[in-house]
Amino acid sequence: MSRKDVRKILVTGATGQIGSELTMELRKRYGSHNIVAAGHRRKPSEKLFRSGPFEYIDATDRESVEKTIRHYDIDTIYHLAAVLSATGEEKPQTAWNVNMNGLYNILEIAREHELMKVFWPSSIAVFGPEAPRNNTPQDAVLIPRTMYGVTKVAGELLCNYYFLRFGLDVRSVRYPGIISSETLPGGGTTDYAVEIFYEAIKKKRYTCFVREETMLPMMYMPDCIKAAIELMEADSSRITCHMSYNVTGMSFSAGELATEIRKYIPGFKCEYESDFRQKIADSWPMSLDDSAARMDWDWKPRYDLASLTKDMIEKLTKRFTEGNL
Ligand code: AKB
Repeated sequence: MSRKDVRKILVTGATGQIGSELTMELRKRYGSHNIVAAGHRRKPSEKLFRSGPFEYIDATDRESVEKTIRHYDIDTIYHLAAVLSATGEEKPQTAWNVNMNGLYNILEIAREHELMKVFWPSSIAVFGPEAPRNNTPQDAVLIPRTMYGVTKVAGELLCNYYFLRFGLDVRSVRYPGIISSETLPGGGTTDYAVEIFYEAIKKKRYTCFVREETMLPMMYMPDCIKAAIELMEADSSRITCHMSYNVTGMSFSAGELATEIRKYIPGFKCEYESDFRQKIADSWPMSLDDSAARMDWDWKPRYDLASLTKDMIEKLTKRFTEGNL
């Protein structure tokens, strides 16, 4: 095997919703000792901690990232550490610092150390009310209303700049809301679509913080991980978008999700009391056009609302019965 075949990957934000599951999948694929998980504030789960190397790193502290890159001879970074949309509206200065300075450090380190590739997730939050809300195209106008969205647009431009100016291989997707059963998300607008499952199983009731008719694009975690890995493994000749690819799994309203859950938990009661996150949700697309990703690197999601709900209910019910929820 040549040096190029042996990936040494750093995952920042590895204790987060996406990071915790992506790290485990990368370890399965490329060997545990080749994947360095990095977290900052959240403690890693026992499972994550025991499965391979773990470092506490703050991406805004360039030296600590660089030390890890050198120590493990890292050639690829999945940079997931970020402040999400709802927290970003409560703490816009922190969101700018973590999201922008963190990404800038990662790109600079990747350039200086001549790393092979960087993956960085963007979001549907790049769009604002000026973009068409149905089947939002890849190249729609980007005028977000949240600080999170502002950092994602600026981040996309920065990634594109590093590709054009320095030839750095940075790849990105615009994730919709991600639904998962391992690690709870934190501080996002789409968090209701995860919380609803936990509360339905634990208490048979949930108070949703967006209105019943609120429709957003969503994706189940296995597809989220598949998108990141497939994009990173695609031949570079196929990548035509160096900002960020639209990707989506499905779209449904909060009410439709509650109805689907009720098929498994008949007595489930969902109430709706919208808060400041409603305005954020209303500024985002209801569905996405991801045909560019489908064409360029054969993107195709596996899960729809019915199969996602079945799998979530099975997994969380098992954990609940075992006393682990
Ligand atoms: C959030 O709600 O902030 C995130 C996102 C859509 O990027 N889940």
